[in-house]
Formats: sequence, C-alpha cells, structure tokens
Amino acid sequence: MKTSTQSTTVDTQRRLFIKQSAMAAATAIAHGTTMSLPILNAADAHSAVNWNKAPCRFCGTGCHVQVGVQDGKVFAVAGDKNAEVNKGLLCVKGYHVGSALYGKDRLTKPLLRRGDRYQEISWNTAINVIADRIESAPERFAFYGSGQWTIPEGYAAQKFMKGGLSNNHLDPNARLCMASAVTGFLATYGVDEPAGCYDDLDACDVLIMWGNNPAEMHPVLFSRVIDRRSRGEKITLIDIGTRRTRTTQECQHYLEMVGHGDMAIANGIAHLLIKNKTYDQKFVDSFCNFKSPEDENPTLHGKPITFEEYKKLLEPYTPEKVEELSGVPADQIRMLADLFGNSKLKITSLWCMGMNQHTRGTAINSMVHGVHLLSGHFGKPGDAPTSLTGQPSACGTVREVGTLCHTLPGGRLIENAEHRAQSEELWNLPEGRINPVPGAHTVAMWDKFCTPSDEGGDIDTIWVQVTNPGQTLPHLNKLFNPLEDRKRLKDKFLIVSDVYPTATTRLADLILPSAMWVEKNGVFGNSERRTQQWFKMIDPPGDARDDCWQTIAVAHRLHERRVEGMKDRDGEFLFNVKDDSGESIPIWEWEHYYDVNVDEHLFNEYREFSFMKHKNLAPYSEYVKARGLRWPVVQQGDQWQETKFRFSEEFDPFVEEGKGIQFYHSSTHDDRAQIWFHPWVPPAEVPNEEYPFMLTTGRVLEHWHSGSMTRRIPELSRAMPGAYLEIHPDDAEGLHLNNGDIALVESRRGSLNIPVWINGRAACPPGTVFIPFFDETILVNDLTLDAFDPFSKQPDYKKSAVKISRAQG
Ligand SMILES: Nc1nc2c(c(=O)[nH]1)N[C@H]1C(S)=C(S)[C@@H](COP(=O)(O)OP(=O)(O)OC[C@H]3O[C@@H](n4cnc5c(=O)[nH]c(N)nc54)[C@H](O)[C@@H]3O)O[C@H]1N2
Ligand SMILES: Nc1nc2c(c(=O)[nH]1)N[C@H]1C(S)=C(S)[C@@H](COP(=O)(O)OP(=O)(O)OC[C@H]3O[C@@H](n4cnc5c(=O)[nH]c(N)nc54)[C@H](O)[C@@H]3O)O[C@H]1N2
Ligand code: SF4
Ligand SMILES: [Mo]
Repeated sequence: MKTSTQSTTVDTQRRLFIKQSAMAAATAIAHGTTMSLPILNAADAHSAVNWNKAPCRFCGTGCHVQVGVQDGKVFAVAGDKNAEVNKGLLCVKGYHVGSALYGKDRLTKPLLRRGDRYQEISWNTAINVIADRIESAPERFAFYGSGQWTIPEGYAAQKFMKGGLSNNHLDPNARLCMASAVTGFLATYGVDEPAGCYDDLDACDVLIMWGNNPAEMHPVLFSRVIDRRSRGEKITLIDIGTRRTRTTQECQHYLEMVGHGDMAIANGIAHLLIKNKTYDQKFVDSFCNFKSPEDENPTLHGKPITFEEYKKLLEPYTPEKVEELSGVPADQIRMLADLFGNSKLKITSLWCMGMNQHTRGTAINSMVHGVHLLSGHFGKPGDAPTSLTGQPSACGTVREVGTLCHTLPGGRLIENAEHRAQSEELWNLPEGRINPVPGAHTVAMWDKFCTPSDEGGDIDTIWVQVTNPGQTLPHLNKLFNPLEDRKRLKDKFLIVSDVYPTATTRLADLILPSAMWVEKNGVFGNSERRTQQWFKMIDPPGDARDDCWQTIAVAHRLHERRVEGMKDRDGEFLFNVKDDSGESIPIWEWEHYYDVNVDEHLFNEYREFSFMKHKNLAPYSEYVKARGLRWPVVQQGDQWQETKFRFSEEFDPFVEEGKGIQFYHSSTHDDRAQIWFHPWVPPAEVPNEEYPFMLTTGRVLEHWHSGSMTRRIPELSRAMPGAYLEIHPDDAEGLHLNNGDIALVESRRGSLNIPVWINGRAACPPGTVFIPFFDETILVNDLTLDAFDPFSKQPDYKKSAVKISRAQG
C-alpha cells in the first residue's frame, strides 16, 4: 500500500490547504452555477479574428462555443447564441476551454522509455515500435479508448481492432460511466439511447434528480431549469441523493438516502401506485410487459411475470419498509408516489453516476424506467426518464459507434453471427474476419495487463488514447499500480497517447503526443443524441498529431508488413481513401493526412451502420451547417429532419401510423417495453466497526475528471486548488479534526493523507464522507472498490468503507 502524499509533510499540506480553501469557497460563489458568465460577442471582437463553431471540449451537455483564432492561436471563446443546447451560455469550464490547449508542459515529441528515462524518438520509430508489439502477439494487444474520442477516432479504432486484427480487446473509459445506462435501456426497450431530450427540461412540471448533481456537472443544462423558475414558471425540483450538493440548494425537496436506497425507493413508488390504483392501466395494458430476473444465471432478457406476480413481489416495499432500507421518511415516499400517480403532471427524471456506478446499476436504471412506464409518464415532452451522459461523446463514440468489447457499430453485437456478417459486408471483409468471442471489459483488461503473463495475465500491450486510467480506474493498487513494479511485469508494454504528462504517462513505455480539440477535425455525440461537427482551426504544438492518424499510421505499417487483416476482401487497405481520379491518398503519412477530410470519409462510411437500428445519421455535410442534429435524422423532401422524442408517433418517424406509442425494438418482439422487478440489495461494501465510514467520490464544478486539463487553467485551479475530505462536523469533532487538519483515510485497499474541509461547498450526512478525484497528488482511487454490476461490468466508485484518523507527521 502506498500513501499518495508521501512527499509533502502533514504540516505543509495543512498550511497550504487553509490558504486555498478560503479561495475555493469564495470563487465557487462568484462562479455560481446558474448565472451566465460574461459572454464575448463574436461581432464585438477584432476583425482579424477568425470565428468558427465547435462543441465544448468538456461535458456531455454539449454546449456550442464560438472559437476566435488569431495568429494561429485560440484568442477567445464565446458562447454560441445559435446553439439550441446553450443559447449563448457557458459554464466556467466552457468559458475557459481555450486555455486547456496552452498548459506549459504540452507533450510535443514521441518518447520511448529507456530504463528510468525517456528518449525522444521520431514518429516513424514510434509507429514501428507499436507495429512490432502488435505483430509479435496480436491477440495479446488491447486498445483502451474513451468517451472523449471523436466519432471518427473511435470508429477507426473499432475497424482496426475488430475488422482488422480480429481482436475484440477494445473497451473505453465509458465502461466506468455509461455502461449501466446502456444495459438499463437494453433491458427495458431492447435498444440503447435516451428516448427524450433536453426539451424535457423546458416542459416538465416536476424534475427529479436520482443521485446526480447537474448544478455542477451539467451546469448549463441545469440553468435552463432555473431560468424557467426565474421567469415565474412553477417547477418542483426534487433531489434524491447521498449528500447535499449545489443542486440540493435549488430544490424544494431533498430526500437523503443511504447508498442503494434508490432501489427501495423505486419499489416503494411502484408498490403505492398499484396499491392506490393510480398507475396508468391503459398505458401498461397497451405497451408494457413485466419481467423479473431469472432464478439462476440471470440475463438481460429476464423471466416474464404477470402483473399479479409483479404486484406480489412489490408487497414488502411499504413506505415504512422503504424508510428502513433507504433512510428516506415514509411520507416522502408517499409524496413521490402521489406525484407519479397524478397523470396531469409532467415528470422528468434525470440521473447520471449515482445510478450507473452501482453494483446493481442495470437494475436501478430499469427500475426508474419502470416507474415512468407504470405511471404512464412517458412519451410526451417533459414526461420522460432522461439519463444524462457525462463525457462529450460517450453517446456518440461509445454507444453509437459501439467501441465496447462486445459490440459493433449500429447496435450490432459481437456474439450474434448475423450481426458479424452484416458488419463484414459493410466493411467489405472476408467472411469470418470478426472474432465471435467478446474481448476483455475495462476492469478485466487492466487485471490481465497487471497480472504477470506466467500467472495468466494474457494481455501484454495496451494502447491508451484520451483517458487517464492511472488516476481514474477503481482500486488502483490492484488494477494499475502494480505497473510500478516493473520487474514483475517486465514483458508488459504500455502505450499512451495524451496531451499532457499524467499519472498514466508516468508509467508508460511509449508516450505519444496528441493533437486536441480544435487542433484537429472532430465529431462528438452528446447526451440527447445530438451529433456535432467541427473543423480543425489551429496546428497542434511540436510533433503532436491526431489520435485518428496515429491509429491509421499503425494500421498501414502493419499493412506494409503484409499483415493479412489490414486488407479488405479486394486486397485494399482498410482505411483506403481515394481521390477523384481513383488514386489512393496516403493519409497514413502525416504530410498528407489533411489532403482530404478523413473525418468526413470515416463518418460517411460509419453512417451506413446507423440505418440498422433506426439511429439514422445525416451525411457529414449536414452537420457542417448545423449546431448539431438529434438522431434519427431522416430526409423529408430536401430537408433533414431530427427527432426529439423516440417511440412516440407524434415525433418519431419510425412509429407506425395509429400506434401512438411503439417500442419498435422490443426484446419481446411485440412492440412493448419491459417493466422490471428487482429486489433491493445492499451495496458491495458497507461500513462496519473497523471501517465505520462510507466513502463516496465524484466531481466538482471547476475540474474535469483527472484534472489534467483544468488544473493547468489558472482560473480553474485557483478556484479549486486541491482535493479535500468532506465530513460532517459531528464526525470531525469526534475524530478531533478541524478545518484544514490532515486526515489519514484508509480502506481495505489503500490509504491517503488529505486536508479536512468542514462546511465547505457541499455536506455529507454523519457517517458519510466525500473525496473528489481530480487531484493527481491525492489519488482517491487507491481507496475505491472494483466491484461491478454483473451485466454492465461498471464499477461502483460511490460506496467504499473507510476508517479515518488524524495523520501523524
Ligand atoms: N465539472 C464537471 N462536470 C462533469 C464532469 C467533471 O469531471 N467535472 N464529468 C462528466 C462525467 S464523465 C460524468 S459521468 C458526470 C457525472 O455527473 P454526476 O453523476 O452528477 O456526478 P458525480 O459527482 O459523479 O456523482 C455524484 C452523485 O452520486 C450520488 N450517489 C452516490 N451514491 C448513490 C447511490 O447509491 N444511488 C444513487 N442514486 N445516487 C448515489 C450522490 O447523491 C451525488 O449527487 O459529470 C460530467 N460533468
Ligand atoms: N473515484 C472516482 N473515479 C472515477 C469516477 C468517479 O466518479 N469517482 N468516474 C469515472 C468516470 S464516470 C469517468 S468518465 C472516468 C474519466 O476518467 P478519464 O477518462 O481517465 O479522465 P480524463 O481526465 O478525462 O482523461 C482524459 C485524458 O485525455 C487527455 N486528452 C485530452 N484531450 C486529448 C486528445 O485529444 N487526445 C488524447 N490522446 N488525449 C487527450 C487528457 O489530458 C487526460 O489525461 O473516471 C472514472 N473514475
Ligand atoms: S455545461 Fe458542459 S458543455 Fe456546457 S460549457 Fe460547461 S462544461 Fe462545456
Ligand atoms: Mo463519466
């Protein structure tokens, strides 16, 4: 076990914190999440500045910015008034997004490890090194990608791995983020992706947050709701959560639960809807079936049950029992059931990591869909279950492109022979090229990589792009930190493409400098199915190059070495792009990469997959004109029409006439959605005498994940300089800890020293503590648990038992 802050003394850590926390509290208020920041108007700016549109680099809200470029540098960033998502507003991160490019220590050269040092090498050598590793053992190679990959980057990696190397060891960081939302959608509707969209927030009467903090994590989206209120509209906001946050401050009701209390609450609502006969019988009879998990070897299909059986299974979940399980008073459960029982209200549910990072994530996702279906709060604007994604392209690049170890683009599955054949057809590959066995999911991938080969660790090389697993994987001391022990893992090789030095590059064997955001072309897909395109505006620094080019260059090197998989059925290179005269353009040579728009080429190829599951995309050129379009996008006359709400005849072009609501991808093939019963189960780890506190982890407004970008933006890092332990004043007193004191926090997996912040921005109840994960010097993931949901394989970062004491030193 190691302590993250070994190098600083407890005393200096404490002095530093006291100075900084005053600033964090003050700045946080100044950047209040619901205010609009001063917006630079494109028209006001200097004439020599060139303005162009791009989606914000950071969160899944998907705001659009206008980027002003002068003398080859991003000069200013303004909110885009023409964008429907943000209507000119930005949050504090969006406002400073341009500065993320200009940290002093950008990576500019490929670096190869030589013992304890790194040597600058040429790109040609770097590409050879990767090709050597892959060629020597293609089946022991894995690609670890990201929901921050652009769609073309993810698509290129997908085609290279599954279509080229017949290797399904491709998984993204979104496994840590969205996987349970995906399985929840699949279990309920038979197809992934949200039915509603952000317009729900403009139309709902009641907004329920099921354990997320949009005031800090989707700030501009949340401001849409608060704006309505300031215009005098009546809207009831309800926060269900394990700690008070900035979101709680805006809500009329706060239902404080213990971890996994959500499962009891959802069952409690369903119990009362049936008991009070306030469920929507017509909706249920017309459009729904009932399911419960199979008794043995449960699957996403489940076991059909009758309404009567469903009712019986819910019987134990009386409001009093739910209070006992969740900690939420019985009257509040009745209040929720009364709201859902009122068909005149429009109710939107929002959720994000509280429900996804959960060892029963699939279950709780389907249960919240179930509450909406049972009560008929579905299919009308403002009346919908709306799951939020976190990363800017977790939906676009991971869910739609299918960059998970068991999926193919267009909602196709690796295990399905017909789906493989369809993908081989579209990619023009020989029959049988795609490997029928799913690859290793994130936790398994790192487990295999950090286990010596002779002990069964059968992944030797991982290539990481646009993610920082050395800081963000759970249970780092098991899944990642063994890499520090290079002797045991001497035959392993880690390749990292990043833009800055990080906790991951520190352990890499080969570091590749990447171009970021507007230094390259890109396409993202946000939380509401909106596909957003942008063009390269400036050159990357030094020898930094596009991630997509890196993948294609390696593929071509293997092609030059006659690796069979790099050819299609006609013997052509997998990523062949031809000019008008039929000549191949050598896009694998950096000097020629921008001779053609590779993004456009890849996107239009990928688009063919989108028709397979009614996720229709428009041609690339349509996205150039728009501030994003929500799929399915279909052509009507000469117009390309986006879709706001799916499965509802009024809005969705694929619903048959006269059906009203049609779940046309129903897993039971009868156009019905599935309402699931799942029993409440406790979290994987609960506090006991030895480890008496529940540690929950997450984010803060100012920082993006591992902080590699936002901690290099002075305004943001000044506003929130370092990680802290949020603890209830009574608990702190019991431990003799004051504000700024350094606490030692220990779990069964690791320990760290961290300053205490009492009465800070948010507040934990007694027995719960919170630590954010943005701070590279205080790695909270040394403490977290790697237990995961059995279906989605998504780990639970929100519930680890810890003990706390005063740090000595
Ligand atoms: N500023 C900023 N914004 C971001 C990001 C960022 O790094 N910084 N990251 C983006 C990404 S990728 C993501 S995934 C999102 C995350 O967005 P959120 O999910 O909103 O944020 P987190 O801080 O991860 O999660 C905090 C919530 O988890 C809830 N919780 C804890 N345990 C449970 C439980 O058992 N059940 C339920 N239902 N809830 C529980 C708590 O109540 C708390 O409100 O934010 C996105 N936006
Ligand atoms: N304790 C705890 N841990 C968590 C979570 C939690 O709630 N609690 N949440 C989990 C979730 S939901 C998520 S989504 C993950 C996020 O975890 P990560 O994806 O690992 O975190 P990021 O900091 O977003 O990493 C992105 C990396 O890409 C680099 N980068 C930026 N732009 C580019 C580019 O264009 N190309 C390349 N090659 N690199 C680029 C950045 O410098 C950064 O190092 O964290 C997970 N980990
Ligand atoms: S809400 Fe998200 S997308 Fe919008 S400006 Fe802030 S970080 Fe960027
Ligand atoms: Mo995430």
